[in-house]
Amino acid sequence: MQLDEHLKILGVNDALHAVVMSCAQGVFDIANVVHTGEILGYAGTQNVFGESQLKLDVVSNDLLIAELKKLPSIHMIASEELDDEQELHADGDFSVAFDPLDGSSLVDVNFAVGTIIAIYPKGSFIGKKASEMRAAVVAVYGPRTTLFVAVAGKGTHQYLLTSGGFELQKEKMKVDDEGRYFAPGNLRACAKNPQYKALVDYWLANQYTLRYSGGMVPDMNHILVKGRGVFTYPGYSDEPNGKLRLLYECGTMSFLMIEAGGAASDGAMSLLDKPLEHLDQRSPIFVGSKKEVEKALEFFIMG
Ligand code: AHM
Ligand code: MG
Repeated sequence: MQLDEHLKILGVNDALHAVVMSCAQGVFDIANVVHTGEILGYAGTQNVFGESQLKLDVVSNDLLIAELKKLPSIHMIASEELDDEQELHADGDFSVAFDPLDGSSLVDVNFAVGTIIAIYPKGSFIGKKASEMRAAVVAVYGPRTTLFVAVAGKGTHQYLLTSGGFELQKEKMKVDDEGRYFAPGNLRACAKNPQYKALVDYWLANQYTLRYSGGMVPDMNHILVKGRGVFTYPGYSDEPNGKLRLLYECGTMSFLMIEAGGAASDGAMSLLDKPLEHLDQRSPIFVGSKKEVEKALEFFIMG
């Protein structure tokens, strides 16, 4: 069954359906440039975070925006690759935030990368919480292109990009409460964060299996597809909020995980309840199987 039809069966209304399909078309366009590998190297520009942009970052951003501009229902957009949020259509009903190509440092080595898109009700992103999200659309560009779509209250579903479009691969992903896979982002923080070091020692002593690629999307894809595990990216004294952004990465991936039955916390509260104070806000993240997230947080509370 194709994405289009599946969304209708799920009862997604026409307006949201059109936005999800537009995002899927953007993913289709990005998959094409990622997989042909014709656009490699640096663009010679930096994003708002001071990070050097790849040509592929810029092209992916442009492709997604080009698709969204076609829809009069899009009010505002914000992107990891744009300096500020922008209004597309004054009368639009939805605001869409995205990281068009997450995992830029993995492009040259041909590791999997992804696209992370959050669909919110209209208006500025400032003050919004991930719990207000209407849907999340997340793509994994690996040997195959796969797509997750999570719709509020209707679960997280996986699709495979085939010659005929996005074909339903797995309906209602289910993440178990426990599972011994760990994906330890920001492992270098262990040098200055004894709580994180203690947590990593716990995983090793208890024979957890390491599954870490350095790409948040493929690393969380592993948890969603295997149905268990935990991904962490804490801060430490030099970077108390870590690296990952609340709007572009943490909030959207948390929504996807929670719709699949998992949990997501910044160490103190659910990542769905954390209001956005500014567009480039960063946040620690502990996400995955509920009990694995709880166990990880115990080490930080104990410290
Ligand atoms: P990017 O948005 O610049 O690509 O950075 C995000 C990526 C995540 O996919 C990943 O979890 C993280 O950076 C890894 O960063 P590091 O290797 O610096 O710990
Ligand atoms: Mg990113």
